[in-house]
Amino acid sequence: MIDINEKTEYVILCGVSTDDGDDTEKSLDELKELADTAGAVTVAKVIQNREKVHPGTYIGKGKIEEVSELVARTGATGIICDDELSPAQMKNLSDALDIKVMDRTMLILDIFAQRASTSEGKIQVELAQLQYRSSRLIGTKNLSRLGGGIGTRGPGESKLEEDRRTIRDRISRLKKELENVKSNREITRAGRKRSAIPVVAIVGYTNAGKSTLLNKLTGAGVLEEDKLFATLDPTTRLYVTESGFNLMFTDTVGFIRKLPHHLVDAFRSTLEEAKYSDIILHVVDAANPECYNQMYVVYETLEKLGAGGKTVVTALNKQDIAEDADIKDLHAAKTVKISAKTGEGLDSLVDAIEEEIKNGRVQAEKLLDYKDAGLLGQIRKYGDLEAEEYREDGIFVRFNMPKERALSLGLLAKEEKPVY
Ligand SMILES: Nc1nc2c(ncn2[C@@H]2O[C@H](COP(=O)(O)OP(=O)(O)OP(=O)(O)O)[C@@H](O)[C@H]2O)c(=O)[nH]1
Ligand SMILES: [Mg+2]
Repeated sequence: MIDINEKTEYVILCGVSTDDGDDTEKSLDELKELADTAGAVTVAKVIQNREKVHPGTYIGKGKIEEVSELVARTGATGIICDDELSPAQMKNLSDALDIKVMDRTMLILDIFAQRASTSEGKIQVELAQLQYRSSRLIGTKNLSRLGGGIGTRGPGESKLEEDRRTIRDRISRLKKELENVKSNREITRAGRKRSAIPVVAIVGYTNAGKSTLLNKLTGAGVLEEDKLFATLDPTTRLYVTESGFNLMFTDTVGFIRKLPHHLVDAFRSTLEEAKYSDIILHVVDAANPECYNQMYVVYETLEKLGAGGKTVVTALNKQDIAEDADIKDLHAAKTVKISAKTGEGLDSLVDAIEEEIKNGRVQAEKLLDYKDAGLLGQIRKYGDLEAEEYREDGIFVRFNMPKERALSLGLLAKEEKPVY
C-alpha cells in the first residue's frame, strides 16, 4: 500500500568495520536491501575502520564530520547504522548530526510492523517495538525528531508519547495475550504430535524461496516476494507423498544476520516451529554469492533456538539461475538441488525428506550409569528426553532422537523402535 502522506526518506548507511574482512560491505549491501524493503532510498554508504565501535557515538568524531558534510551534499533525511545502537549512542549521534538516526534493529522492526498480518504477528511486533523503544524514551525532543517514517510505523505509533509506566503496563498485557496465543499453538502442536504426522519446518535465510517452495508443493497461496521478510506468520499445509505418506510442511519467518534480540524474544514461539518439528528443511538461495555466510547464520540461529541437533535436509534452491554447481552443506543429512520456481528436483526432495524421517529417528529406553550422567545433556541437546528417573542402579531414560546421533553416543538399546 502506498501512503501518499508519507514523505520518502533519503538515507545514508553507516557501518563500522572492526576487522579487515569485507563483511561490513556485504552487511551494508543487505542493509540497503532492508532500507529498500522499508521504502527508503539509499543515497550513500559510509564505512569506518575502527578497532571497535565508538562507545559514545558509534562512529568517531572525524567520521561524524564526514557524514555531516555528506548530509548537506546529498540532502539525506536520516542515517541508518548497521548495528543496534545503545540509547546513549543514538542520542549523542542525533545531537551531533541533528538528523534522524536509525539503526538496523529499528529498520527490521519497521519492516515487521508493515508486514504483520495475523493477531499473533501484530502482538509480537508491537511487543518487540515497545521493548526496544522503552529503553530509548529519553525525551520528547528526541522523539519528535523521529518525524514520520521508519521507526514510527506500526501499532506503537501514538504510544510513543506515552510515559514509561503506560508502556510497561502495555508490555505486560501483550505478554499475557501472547501467552494465550502460544498455549493455543502448543495445543495444536500436541494434537499434531498425537496424530503422528511428522512436521517439516521450512527454514532459511530471508528471501531464499521458502514460501515459493511451500506454494509449489501444496498450493498454499503464501505471499512470495523479492523482498526481505515477506513471511512473518507460520503457515502449515498437509502434503501426501506418492507412497501415501503424510507430511506437514510449515513455512515460517526467515533468518538474517544480526536478527534483533527483541524480535527473537517476541517471535520465539514462531521461530520455535523449527525446534518442535521432526525434521528441518533448509532452503538455501544457491544463486546468492553470500549463500555460505547465510547458511552459517541459519545454523547459528537454529542453535540459539535449541534446534541445533535436528536432522536437516537441504534444498539448494534457484538452480534455474544458480551459477556455482558445487555448493555443499556439511550439516545436512541430505542435499538436493531444486528450483521452487520451475519445480525441478521437488520429487527427489520429498523422497529425501520421507526417507530421512522414516530412517532418521528412534525412540529408545536405557539405564545409564551414574558416571555417564553427562549424556543427559547430549540427549537434551540432540533429542527429546521423554522420561528421566533416578534409580538405585542408574538413571533410567526414555528419549527419541536422530538414530545416527543416538548410535554415535552409544545410546541405542534393544527396545529401540522407529518413531514412524
Ligand atoms: N529464479 C528463481 N527464483 C526463485 C526461486 N524460488 C524463489 N524465487 C524467488 O525468490 C524471491 C523470494 O521468494 P520467497 O518464496 O518469498 O522467499 P522466502 O524465503 O519465503 O522469503 P521471506 O518470507 O522473505 O523470508 C521471490 O521473488 C521468488 O520468486 C527459484 O527456484 N528460482
Ligand atoms: Mg516467505
